Amino acid sequence: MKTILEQLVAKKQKKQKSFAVLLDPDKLSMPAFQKIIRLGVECKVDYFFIGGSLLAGDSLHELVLEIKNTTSIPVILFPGNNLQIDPNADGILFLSLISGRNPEYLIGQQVVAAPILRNTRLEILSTGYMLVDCGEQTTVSYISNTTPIPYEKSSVAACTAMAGEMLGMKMIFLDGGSGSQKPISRKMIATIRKVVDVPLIVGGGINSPGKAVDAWLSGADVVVVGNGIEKDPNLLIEIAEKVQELNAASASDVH
Ligand code: 1GP
Repeated sequence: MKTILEQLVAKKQKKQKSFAVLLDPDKLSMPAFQKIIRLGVECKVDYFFIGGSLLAGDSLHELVLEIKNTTSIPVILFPGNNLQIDPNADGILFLSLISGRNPEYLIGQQVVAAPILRNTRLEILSTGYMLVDCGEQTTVSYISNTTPIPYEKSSVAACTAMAGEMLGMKMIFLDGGSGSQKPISRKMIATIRKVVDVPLIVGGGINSPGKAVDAWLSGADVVVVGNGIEKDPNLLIEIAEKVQELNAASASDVH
């Protein structure tokens, strides 16, 4: 069976896009998550990402199990720190915050997490994580004590992504931070797409089907949506329809 990464690379080669729903265990009640999970299964979303900058509660484990007991859609941890590891998930974004210059988030947390992860069956998805300034300071830039890449500096973002790929990272995650005022610009996504081959994940402030389509058409392979779906779960249905349309169109182009 193909790994999560192999599947993603294969989809990218076929110009097929993916949709990830981000669930932050602190944000909603279990019944509210159950509704989103049910919609995600009905709409065949590609991934559930789970995590948050801070987890004040202890519902990570419960949420992972809830999804695993409901569906075979992969559950991928998107950890804010090395405490957010759950062996029952399918994979983990093993992030290095390459837009920042804080060694703790470039390598420190990873050193602590590595021996713990070695004892799990989680698929380790080595990911260059890049924060972009999308209008206001986000929790993640505050917590990580890093300066995000300026919104207009697509060339800085491109060089950062290239460096991540050259260092061996298997994916790049371009993030405006949860609930950002605006999404990452189409220009920045397209600039990065031209210079790296690895799958590109884009998230932050994508709160309408149009913004999701913009990100995919600019070169994102995976679009991540959290806040928008927490506020209105029907957004999940609308965005899932869009990705299916895009994928059907590119499949008919190929044939
Ligand atoms: C945050 O990219 C994710 O790290 C999702 O952002 O919650 O704004 O959709 P939103």
